[in-house]
Amino acid sequence: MSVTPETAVSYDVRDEVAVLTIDFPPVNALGEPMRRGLAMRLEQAAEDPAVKAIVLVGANDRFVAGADIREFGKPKQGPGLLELQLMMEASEKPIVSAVDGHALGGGLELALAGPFRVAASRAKIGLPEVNLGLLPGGGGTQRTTRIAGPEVALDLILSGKHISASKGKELGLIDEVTDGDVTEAAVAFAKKKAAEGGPYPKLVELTDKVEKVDFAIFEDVRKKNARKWKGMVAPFKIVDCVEAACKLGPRDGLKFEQDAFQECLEAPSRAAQIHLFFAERTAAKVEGLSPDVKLKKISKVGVIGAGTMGGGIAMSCINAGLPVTILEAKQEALDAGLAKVKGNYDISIKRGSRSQEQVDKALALLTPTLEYADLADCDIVIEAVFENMAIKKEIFGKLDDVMKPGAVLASNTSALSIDEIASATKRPGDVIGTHFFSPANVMKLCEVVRGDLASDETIATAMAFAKQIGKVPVLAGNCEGFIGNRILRVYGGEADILLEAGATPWQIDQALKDFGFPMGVFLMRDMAGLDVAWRMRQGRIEAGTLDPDSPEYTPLADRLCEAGRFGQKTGSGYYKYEGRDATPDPEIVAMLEEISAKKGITRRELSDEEIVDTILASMVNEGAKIVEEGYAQRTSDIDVTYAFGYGFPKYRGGPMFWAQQKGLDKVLEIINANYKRYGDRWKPAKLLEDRVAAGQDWEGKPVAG
Ligand code: T1G
Repeated sequence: MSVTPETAVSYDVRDEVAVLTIDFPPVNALGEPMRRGLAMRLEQAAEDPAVKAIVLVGANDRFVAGADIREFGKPKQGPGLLELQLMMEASEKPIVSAVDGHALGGGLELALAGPFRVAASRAKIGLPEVNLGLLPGGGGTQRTTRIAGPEVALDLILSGKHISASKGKELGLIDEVTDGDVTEAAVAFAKKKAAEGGPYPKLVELTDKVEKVDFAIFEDVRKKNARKWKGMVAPFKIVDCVEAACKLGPRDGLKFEQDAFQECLEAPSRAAQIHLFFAERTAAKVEGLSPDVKLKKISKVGVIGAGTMGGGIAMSCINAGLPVTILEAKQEALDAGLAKVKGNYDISIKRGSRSQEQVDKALALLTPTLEYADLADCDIVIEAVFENMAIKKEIFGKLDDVMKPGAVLASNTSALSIDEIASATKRPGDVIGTHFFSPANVMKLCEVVRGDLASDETIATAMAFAKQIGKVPVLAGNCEGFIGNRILRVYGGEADILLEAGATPWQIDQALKDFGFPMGVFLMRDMAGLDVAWRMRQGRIEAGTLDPDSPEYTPLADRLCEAGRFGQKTGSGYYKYEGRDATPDPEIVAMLEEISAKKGITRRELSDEEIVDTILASMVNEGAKIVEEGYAQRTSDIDVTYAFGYGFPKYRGGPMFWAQQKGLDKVLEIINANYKRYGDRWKPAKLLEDRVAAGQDWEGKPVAG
């Protein structure tokens, strides 16, 4: 049934109070029918002589989730948020917003345009526009600053965080918090305000928090975040708007904000971050599962291995309120693992990101054990031990004996075959990969790796479990390296080839950092340690699966390891180190000159553009191959994987989005030029060739213009 303004906002008068109920699924966003409905009902209430006050309520226990993100980039229809807010400010009858569930972005801004807000204690509020490459364009930067002061406004808007109703009350954003029915509480509050009589406060005209402001705070926050915000638009504009609220009058401040909002709307980062917003949600959907698939309920988790990964995974689970039994082979390893977890929590308390009470509550859910039998009643168990197939198969054999029927048996392996691990059990349908990223209590990505025999229930349950513990799940097939590491190996290899062509590690790293990566590929390798990959290469050479004489084999990393240069931990690798400070090392250039000469390569100057285009094109080509081979469901899943697990700058939307913005035809040109220069490994993905030939984007829609 299509939504009309009348159904999007219903009208009901209770005890001389008009209750306007917003019902615009799925999250009561400020879509056009809802905006039209709200304007109509506000007028109706203003004219209704039986009405002394007005309450705004969101249906389904949720207030308003903000602007309808699907409308961005399309022509605006119907009254805008600003018009609604002017109507609310002009109302002679007091307006109270009854906030339940969430009031986010434009939803909170709508509520702030009325004089009062009553919130359910479970409600969350926030201004998360920065996550979309935007800023609160409905007066949020102005009203929040004038209500709570510039420091609070900067913290709330730059972080995009959701805060509790009680925190909102403390900051002056909420007037009353109730544990009872929020509509009833709001109606009572509205009646009281009507009885007291107006005029009612216009929050955008408050002044006491913007009078004695130390304007140095704005320059400080710009300087402190300059590196992190490089290439972005919204964060800088947010600071400008909060500063404007302390300098300009209310209406000029709103105008300043509108202009800044428009600039954010037009910036490429808005399209990129909104792409990721929807891509993240789409990634959680599994195509082709049987329609009647039943999720298994996860209420108890087992973790095997209390090392960095096991401890981090356990933290994610207990932070989500799930009891965890964590197992190690030896007491000292268990003790060390628990100490590391406690240490991580101590840091979060010091940083203020968690309270002692929250930490105590989480730790109370963590039960250490040395006995497999203690895992028997867990609904899922996640193995996070050393990357050795024999050890994993032994563990899964034990789990097969111990775990209750139907329990999900997951491995955190980053590269080993899930099918082979599953073969160690008599229940391969229950086996799945859940590849977390270090530090697992921080990184959002979880690659859910489906083996050939994984059941639909197991796949769906693992995807839902990842979301339940606050992760971003992406379904991956069981190819080598799954999605992320398979692409990492490809673009890392191309970076090595660029070294032999004439670039240096620091030039490549800087070019990638200038593009927006937090760190370049060579510095990342030095931090991880070069010896692990070296041993794996040796193993593959011994096994005959890697030919050190092939033209693609780049010996530099071996040379470094043979010289004991394992990276930061040994004081040198691709760089020289003073502690953590990395500096370019002329010795590396000498080694490269010798390697290039031996291969008959004449070293040449490479531009940063060529470096970035080559590396990204190799990512895109591999990503397209992963999709067409069926190891990822869709190209946007490649973007989610890279943005949430591999540091790809979110304001660029991910490698596939970058290619689409640059033009798939242009990226195919780069790939074809490298195909000619380097041969087969650069063979263009058929999916890319087909899209370009058809003049379509990745989703098969015609490319505009
Ligand atoms: N617009 C359109 N669709 C939205 C939406 C939105 N704001 N928020 C969610 N959806 C869709 C989502 O795509 C999914 O669709 C379904 O709703 C459930 O979402 C002027 C400019 C509200 C906390 O950034 O944070 O206001 O996949 O899976 O886990 O200053 O959604 O079912 O088809 O996330 O219960 C600012 C974004 C906008 C809030 C609910 N607001 N949304 O979480 O459900 S910009 C936001 C969320 C703005 C103003 C500015 C979450 C949620 P589908 P979900 P959830």
